[in-house]
Amino acid sequence: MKEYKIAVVGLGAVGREMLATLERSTLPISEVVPLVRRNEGEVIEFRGQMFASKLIEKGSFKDIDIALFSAGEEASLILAPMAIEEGAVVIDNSNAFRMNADVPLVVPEVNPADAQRHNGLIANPNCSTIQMVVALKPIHDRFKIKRIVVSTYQAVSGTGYQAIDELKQQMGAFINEKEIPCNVYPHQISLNVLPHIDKFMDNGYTKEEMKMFNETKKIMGDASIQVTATTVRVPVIRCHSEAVNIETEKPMPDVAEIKEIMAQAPGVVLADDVENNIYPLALDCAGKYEVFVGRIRKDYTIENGLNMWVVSDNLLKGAALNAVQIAELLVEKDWVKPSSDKKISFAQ
Ligand code: L14
Repeated sequence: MKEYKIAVVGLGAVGREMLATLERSTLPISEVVPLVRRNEGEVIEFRGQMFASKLIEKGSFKDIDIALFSAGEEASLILAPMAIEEGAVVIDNSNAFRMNADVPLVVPEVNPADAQRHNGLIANPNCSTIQMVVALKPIHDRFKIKRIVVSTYQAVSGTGYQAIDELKQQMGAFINEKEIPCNVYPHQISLNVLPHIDKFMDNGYTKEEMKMFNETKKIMGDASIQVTATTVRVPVIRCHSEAVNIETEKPMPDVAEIKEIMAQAPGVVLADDVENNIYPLALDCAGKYEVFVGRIRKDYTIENGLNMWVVSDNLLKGAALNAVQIAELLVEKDWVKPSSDKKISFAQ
């Protein structure tokens, strides 16, 4: 059986989850190559073997089959074209190429077939979008979603280790009645709620909100789905939670049937038993692979409306796990090689 040489570019919070997820996967891997832009030489243990991280240079991707990128948008913009040129297939976790028409944007439970026609690069969607479309795809297939209104409650780990540290330090400073350090976000995040993720755009939305609008249409393969989002940072370390309201074209069945559909949906766990205080919670979903759905109830203010609460680990299904699942899909279907020799237009 062919074994794959896999590079992991970037050793931040997501990069390390990529290594851990690869280690647990059944992918036939001959070697992992941790690649970094600084601080080389860190030794990583992987399936009982030791691999030292190396600085990225010309030729780094020459004999790499698949490169998982999570070193930030700027690194992806510079290095992904080079990796493709050198023959690697890139799965990129940044926002750099998600809306590029030559780049598939893939969630394996939702649009696996899109991964086939890649040109050396597949984009991993935004964390908040991934968990939402995993939960909504089976509903869209049956009842056609017209509109989504979503509010997110996002963990700090999406920003990286500095943000996790800052939250912890702020909690300690508060308890010890010390001055609260505030460097990562424009405001204190502990004991607070910030309606601000990524940059503000001219239209008054944040980039994170516009990602949910644009990426949902592309992944679902349906430009008619309307999405309006408010993305919010909360003092949680791991797992994004989302209050999702949908309106469908076809009549909505009763809640029991929706629960049944959710219970059967790939990658979804139904956690909905309010009599016993059971609903998805960030603390319970940390470290888990699935998307958890609960609080399912009709929206009685419109004809075909539904509300639900969706939680998933932003570093796993929202990032590292989804990227590894894309790699597994390529290997399983024999789609690792680009489907054509079309060159990606990076100027888009
Ligand atoms: O588009 O939580 O991948 O600050 C990068 C920043 C996801 C959210 C992306 C954060 C985002 C992340």
